[in-house]
Amino acid sequence: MKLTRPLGGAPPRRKVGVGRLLAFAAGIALVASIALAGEARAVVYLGGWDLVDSGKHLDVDISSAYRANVLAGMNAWNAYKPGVIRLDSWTNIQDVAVRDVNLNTNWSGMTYKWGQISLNTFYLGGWGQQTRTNVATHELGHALGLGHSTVSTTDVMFGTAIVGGRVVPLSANDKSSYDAAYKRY
Ligand SMILES: [Ca+2]
Ligand SMILES: [Zn+2]
Repeated sequence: MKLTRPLGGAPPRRKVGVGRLLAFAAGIALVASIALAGEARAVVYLGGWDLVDSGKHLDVDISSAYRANVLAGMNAWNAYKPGVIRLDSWTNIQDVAVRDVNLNTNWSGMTYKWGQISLNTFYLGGWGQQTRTNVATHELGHALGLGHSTVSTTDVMFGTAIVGGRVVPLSANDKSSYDAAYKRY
């Protein structure tokens, strides 16, 4: 997730994050439009890879100061597809590790295809709980195989963090993208 302008802060920086570069390098970032029966069209954005295991689970190991925010993000996706994202355990073998980093760089969160979500304390440390949850939810979306939305700032998967005071719910576009990703697991 890239940065946006915190209220009264510096202008946003535009450099593309590593997660997006990986998807681009793989040449399989997909953006498609699908029709929902009798409803408005939703936009699907897939990242080209995911961290979901062969049993269709994403088992998460959290060692982070933002554990509560990661749990909130897990709940947001699981409210739409129950039981997919789980905490790792003895029997739920880890698929992604959530770890904190403190980097003066241009991203607040990053998901790596080798199995890590990095949350950047450099920014999250100064942000409110809602924004932290938005970042965690967004990064879990990448782990689920979703790419960046370019269509709406109200999508969780919009590429730039929404900073400032509200938890962004899953949009119709986020849900359709998850549906499409799920079919590929
Ligand atoms: Ca697993
Ligand atoms: Zn992102």
